[in-house]
Amino acid sequence: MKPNVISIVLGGGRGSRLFPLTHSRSKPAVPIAGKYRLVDIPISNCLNSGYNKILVLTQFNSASLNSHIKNSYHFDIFSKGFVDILAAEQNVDSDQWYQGTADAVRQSMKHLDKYQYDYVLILSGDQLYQMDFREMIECHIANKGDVTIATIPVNSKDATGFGILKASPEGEIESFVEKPSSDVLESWKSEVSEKSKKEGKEYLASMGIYVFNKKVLKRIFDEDPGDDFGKDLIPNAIARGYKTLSFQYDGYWTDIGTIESFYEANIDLAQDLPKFNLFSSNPIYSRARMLPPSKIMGSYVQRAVFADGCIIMADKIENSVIGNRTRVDKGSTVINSYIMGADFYQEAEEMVENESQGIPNLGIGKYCYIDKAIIDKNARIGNHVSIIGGKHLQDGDFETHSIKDGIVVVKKNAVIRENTQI
Ligand code: ADQ
Ligand code: ADP
Repeated sequence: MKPNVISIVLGGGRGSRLFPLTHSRSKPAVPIAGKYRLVDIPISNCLNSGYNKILVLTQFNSASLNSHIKNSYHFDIFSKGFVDILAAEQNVDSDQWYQGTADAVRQSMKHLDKYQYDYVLILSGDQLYQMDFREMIECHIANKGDVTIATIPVNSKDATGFGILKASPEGEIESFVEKPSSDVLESWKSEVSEKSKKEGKEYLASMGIYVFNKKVLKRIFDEDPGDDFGKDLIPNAIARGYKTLSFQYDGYWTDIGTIESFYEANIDLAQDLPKFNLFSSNPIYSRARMLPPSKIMGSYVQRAVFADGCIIMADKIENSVIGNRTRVDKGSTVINSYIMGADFYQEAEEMVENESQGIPNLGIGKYCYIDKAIIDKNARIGNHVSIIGGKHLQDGDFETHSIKDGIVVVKKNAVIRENTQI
């Protein structure tokens, strides 16, 4: 019998690490790879695994997330599938936002009661990976786990940013520490495969992906008032003797919760052999848009990914991801950048009118130079603008853009006047 699974996507706390991309939208709605949203990744993994009851927990219910989910995920009435958003809400018991990952799920439990399920699959909303969750659930059931955590070997540099655990040869987790400091790290080394050892990945990290038996999850919530899975509920459950299993994953998986990791993951998609395979028989689902094909005129293009409906007249596009409806005008260069594109097209007359009044049009104007930037949607970059990111720039937040780790992030709807240099 097919196990009855309900999936919960943790759609994000305040999203401050992805600011300014999360300034006017909730984290799950942040555009990735030119035509998807962050939330499409965990949802597609669920659907490709055959699990179609999905709840997305988010701190605020932005219009763009709502319309994306409503317009993207349709199920026929016999499949009993759904993708629903649960936003943090004030109620008689609480007037606060979700206090952490476990608190978000705890506050949502009352909404789950109307569904039939035996297992809860809890997923992070800011990770890029392709995983068949059926194997994880099968392992959980076959080994009679109370809780199963997906795990992956990592190196010592990354280990301090994750939950690190030790498991028995049978895969039972014996101890767990959330984000250990580097001075205690050495004692958390695990036996890993020869391949992982060679790569210097000797620590077993939690991927923040959990399977709980329904009854166990309810019991743990009754026993443990903690707000976080990693800090509180998981280590406490292990200490209390709940059978907690490690399901080791060996594919590509990366956290995309910071501007730097988000940037790197997007740019990697333009490489010869990207770590994340967009060209897979397991599709990434998203909104089907009726956009024309992209048109490129006279540009030198090398290692670039173009979404739909773009009009490119640039001199050069290299090592970049170019999102829906992007326009890059004559003489411009875009390198090492992620351009998210636009939500709409401008009429030709409007563009001529703007030009005569010195108002930049949507997209990137003439003779611009853009290097190491993320340009959010609907930005208007005037002619002769130069944006050159890199380690020489200090972090900061300005009216039209922010700088984080040397990456210039131009804000959604920003207008950057002619001749500006960043
Ligand atoms: P972190 O990623 O640091 O560690 P956290 O920031 O709490 O954990 O986020 C986990 C997921 O939940 C993210 O998708 C986040 O956006 C979302 N989230 C956070 N707070 C939320 C809230 N209040 N409401 C809704 N969603 C929220 C976790 C584990 C580690 C593990 C890493 C793997 O704690 O043990 O190693 O994930 O990435
Ligand atoms: P996406 O392609 O990113 O899914 P949509 O097609 O959903 O974007 O459009 C995003 C938003 O842009 C919608 O809310 C839509 O109403 C808005 N939009 C569309 N056309 C215009 C316009 N001409 N001016 C301003 N906003 C617009």
